[in-house]
Amino acid sequence: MIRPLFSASRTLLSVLAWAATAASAATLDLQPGPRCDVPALTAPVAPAAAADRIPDSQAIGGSRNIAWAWLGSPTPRYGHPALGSDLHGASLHVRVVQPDGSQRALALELPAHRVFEDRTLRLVDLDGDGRDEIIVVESDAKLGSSLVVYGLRLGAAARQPVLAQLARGPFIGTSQRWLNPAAIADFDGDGRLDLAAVTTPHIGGVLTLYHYQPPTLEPVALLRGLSNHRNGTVEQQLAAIVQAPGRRPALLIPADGLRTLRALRLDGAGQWQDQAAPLTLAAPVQRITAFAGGACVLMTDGASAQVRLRD
Ligand SMILES: [Ca+2]
Ligand SMILES: [Ca+2]
Repeated sequence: MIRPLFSASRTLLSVLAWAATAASAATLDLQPGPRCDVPALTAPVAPAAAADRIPDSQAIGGSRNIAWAWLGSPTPRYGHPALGSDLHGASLHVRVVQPDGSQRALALELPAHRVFEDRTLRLVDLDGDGRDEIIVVESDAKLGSSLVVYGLRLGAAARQPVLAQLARGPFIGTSQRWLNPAAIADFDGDGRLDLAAVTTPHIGGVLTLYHYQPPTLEPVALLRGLSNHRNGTVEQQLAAIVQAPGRRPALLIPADGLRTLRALRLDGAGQWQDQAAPLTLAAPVQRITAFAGGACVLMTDGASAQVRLRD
């Protein structure tokens, strides 16, 4: 039996809470154009070995202890083309910065029943220790996707660093069910970074906030009806954080169908709440890129708009 995430009464309470919030004069403003800047997929100084990364993916450059990271060993063993291809990564590769400034190559191979179902890696120092963690989506042949954090640990052999799993969120529980990371920020204001992702963004997405609590990623807030991906496309960035001075980060993210934008914050009770009336667009979202004070929204008809949360 599947337990509903929200009861009817709780949904009603959420609607009433949004109505109360919407009356607080916060608005989502849309200004047409100019076109959103799309950064280059790969910086020119990526190591030559990164050329072997999986198709349509990026090598990510870091500024702390990890100089570069990418996904390799493309494999068709998990036939789920949510990202436009059945080829997924079977290995994770990093170049670690050593004390003398040189770089050391490390790799981690997944077992045969797992793949990295992702086209980008996210390098973030989640725990503030000055070393980056790697956030990635991993999929299991029977259990579907889960959000995972990898990082460096000192291995037994000569105390050299090795790549290791640091934390994992729950698997969705069914094969061919995917999730897409949305943003990383301190959404609840406790001083520690949190991770936001949308579970099953094509079939009724659930925005989930995770606390980083090694060895787990603990889901702490859920909201149905969101999406941050068009099925069968490689673009994964369909959400952005919009900041306002003195306020918690707000997440700008499409509703199911990708034609409506919502601005959500964690409230004092730790639940996602709309901050303004949802904004309807002329065409579905293709990509959302954050900039200072707002976000640029590229739509599938080629038009762009700048969106700001006024509160
Ligand atoms: Ca860290
Ligand atoms: Ca937090």
